[in-house]
Amino acid sequence: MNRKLTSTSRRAFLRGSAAMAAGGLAGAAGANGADPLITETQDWAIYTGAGVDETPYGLPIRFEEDVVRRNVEWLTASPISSINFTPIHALDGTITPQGCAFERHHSGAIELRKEDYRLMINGLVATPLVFDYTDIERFPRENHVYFCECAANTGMEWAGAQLNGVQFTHGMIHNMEYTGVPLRTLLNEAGLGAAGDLADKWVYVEGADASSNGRSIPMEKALDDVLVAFKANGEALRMEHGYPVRLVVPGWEGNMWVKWLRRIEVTDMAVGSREETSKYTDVYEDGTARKWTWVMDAKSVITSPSPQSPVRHGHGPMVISGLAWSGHGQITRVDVSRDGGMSWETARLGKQGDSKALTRFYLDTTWSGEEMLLQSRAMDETGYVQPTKTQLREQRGENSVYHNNCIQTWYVNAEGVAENVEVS
Ligand SMILES: Nc1nc2c(c(=O)[nH]1)N[C@H]1C(S)=C(S)[C@@H](COP(=O)(O)O)O[C@H]1N2
Ligand SMILES: [Mo]
Repeated sequence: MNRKLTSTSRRAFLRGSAAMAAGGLAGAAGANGADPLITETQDWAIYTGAGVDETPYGLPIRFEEDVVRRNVEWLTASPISSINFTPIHALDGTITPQGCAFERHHSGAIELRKEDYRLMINGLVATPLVFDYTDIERFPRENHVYFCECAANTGMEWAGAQLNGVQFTHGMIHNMEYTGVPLRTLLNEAGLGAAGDLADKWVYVEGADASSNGRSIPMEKALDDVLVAFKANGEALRMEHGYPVRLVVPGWEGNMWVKWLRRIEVTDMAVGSREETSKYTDVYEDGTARKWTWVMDAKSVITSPSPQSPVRHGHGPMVISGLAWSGHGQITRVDVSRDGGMSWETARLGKQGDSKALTRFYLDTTWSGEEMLLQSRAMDETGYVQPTKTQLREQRGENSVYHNNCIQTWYVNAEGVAENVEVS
């Protein structure tokens, strides 16, 4: 720090620490006013630091080494067909750094060089085409921030409160700024005239990995906002997120965001692949299936305080923070309850939400050690309100795995320790 505290700001600073001590907030300085971090010269002010040649590509400082993706051991039989979770309890703002953004693979993450990359468009098109990586970079491109949520996110919580951490209950989500070419541009290049009436047409998209993860997408969506993306948060996609090219299907379930995108076929019907029939489908109480549950409905969760992010300070000012999102568009409002949904206060949005992207919310409040049942409730631009767990179970029964967007509850005790619970 090369800035001197002026006498007024020094007085303000001291007043601040005295006030904190009175409020029970003071740390080491509070007891005797002799905090060695203030009164003594520290090593980092005497010796020089790391040179600019030491870290050509930077990683987070080692003190942040617990802010990492984690998996749940018992959830899947093998890490090859598995999932890990974004540490959303430790992040703020809305953008997910690629290095800790959750991964979901059906047959592992593959290493595919740009030189070996090919994308084929075939089926009901005038001219079937094959693009290489450099071809894709020559079309006009766009930048958009979108969330990608696996439909299985929160799926383990249907039967009851289960996993004690927001990373595990809600961490199958990431939110990045994508750079890519609209899928519509590439489809028009191949010529959709030959397809006839587009209203009942589909595209079948698949990846280059062994699973191929094929999915059918209705033409209306394909021509709307789907991107063929090659950058995320400004840099190349990471291997685990589909390097060098993935599909971005805004607001729709993560399974449709095909990674290592290799083929797009224009068809006159949905293929009915494994991923859209036996998987990513929910069954009602009477045994009938919900068909085509593509859109991720509005959802929110408090990330702090939460089980992995307990209250670490004393009584007085407290910030409650979380994330909200909707596959139908913008988040317009988020309410927070501290008494398990009996009363609600409207939270402040970090910034007006982007459409189909994460929105950060804050409730700037005070806490005097009372027990809390924390909940958040999101509303989107369609007027939809995030349901309670009871409401969702009434609609959907007890057989569901996917699309659990219900209100989450954290119990916070007098010490600030938080726990995953259910209220009815
Ligand atoms: N080619 C391919 N694409 C895929 C998958 C896959 O296994 N192979 N998994 C899908 C699933 S189920 C999800 S939720 C998202 C996850 O994207 P991520 O790994 O970038 O988080 O990718 C989807 N795209
Ligand atoms: Mo998924």
